[in-house]
Amino acid sequence: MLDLIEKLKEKFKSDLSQIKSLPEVDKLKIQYMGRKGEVADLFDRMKDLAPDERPQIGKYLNELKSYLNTETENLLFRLQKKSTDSQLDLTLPGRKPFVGRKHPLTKTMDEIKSIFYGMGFSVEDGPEIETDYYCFEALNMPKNHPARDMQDTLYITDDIVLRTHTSPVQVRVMEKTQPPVRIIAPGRVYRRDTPDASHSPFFHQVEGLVVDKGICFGDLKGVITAFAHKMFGSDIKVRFRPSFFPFTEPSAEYDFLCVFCMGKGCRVCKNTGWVEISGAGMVDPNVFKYVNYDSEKYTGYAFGMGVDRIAMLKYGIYDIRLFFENDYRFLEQF
Ligand code: 2NL
Repeated sequence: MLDLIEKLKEKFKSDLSQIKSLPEVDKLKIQYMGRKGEVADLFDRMKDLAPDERPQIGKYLNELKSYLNTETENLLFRLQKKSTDSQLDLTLPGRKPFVGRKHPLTKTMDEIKSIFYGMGFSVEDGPEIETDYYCFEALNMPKNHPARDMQDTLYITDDIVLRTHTSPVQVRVMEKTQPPVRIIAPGRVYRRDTPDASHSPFFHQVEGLVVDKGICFGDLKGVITAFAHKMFGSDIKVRFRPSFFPFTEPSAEYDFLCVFCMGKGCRVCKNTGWVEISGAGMVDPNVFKYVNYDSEKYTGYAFGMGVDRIAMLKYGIYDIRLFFENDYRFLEQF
């Protein structure tokens, strides 16, 4: 019996080496491994063996079976590969490689930065996890000020917060450099909020700060207006309304003429003709005290702007959450 197994194996090897095509493999499989094939035939002869020989022979037969299986599968694979290789059409045009693109917020951020860069501002960066001191205290918001309410600040500890604005970057810059200062601080900020079409617990801001001798509110209005014209077109008017912030005095909120209806009134501007962008004002002398600037010698202005809001206006997006869902069908439109 062992002899028969060995002979079958040798015969199989030599048959296999003659094979050149896929249909021949099928024939070989049937011949050896089929229900009535040569291996099945050997298994049939097991019944003629003495009972104590059967386990050992059975084991050899199973080994033979799996050897034949692997060898035919390997050959099948080699032949299939050869046939696809020979079908390669080298004259076909190449596949277009996948090309990524910038996120609409990054594009908007880049554009804002380049407009301010063109007006002589430099770009500053800072941590998103801040101390209470840089986020509130140094901006004239003492411990029990309503602006640092647990309602809108995400606290890590009593003393460490996720920054609610990028102003701390500017405080850090003022701490280490003397005026003149002319910077913008772009970046992500965090506030406790339930997401909806116009709210997200994280969003993006660019804050600007200019400190020098003789800086006045007119300079602020000029820079914001120049920005509006460069970003949305020279027919976009800007208006300032009196407001209050703890870190500026006087303070204002500023609006751009609605880019969708040009002031006629529509859904986007809630029929007012204007879209609120953010706040601005002259830096409060108390803030200068914290960074050791002489407020008798220097004055400055500061402003904020919501990047997400500007991107929504620029690209006609009605839901802020779309920016953060990373749905490729949304992102590939920009
Ligand atoms: C807003 C709009 C604003 C500032 C940010 C600022 C920064 C320093 C000093 C003074 Cl370091 N001001 N930034 C000023 C006015 C408005 O952001 O609506 N904030 C609550």
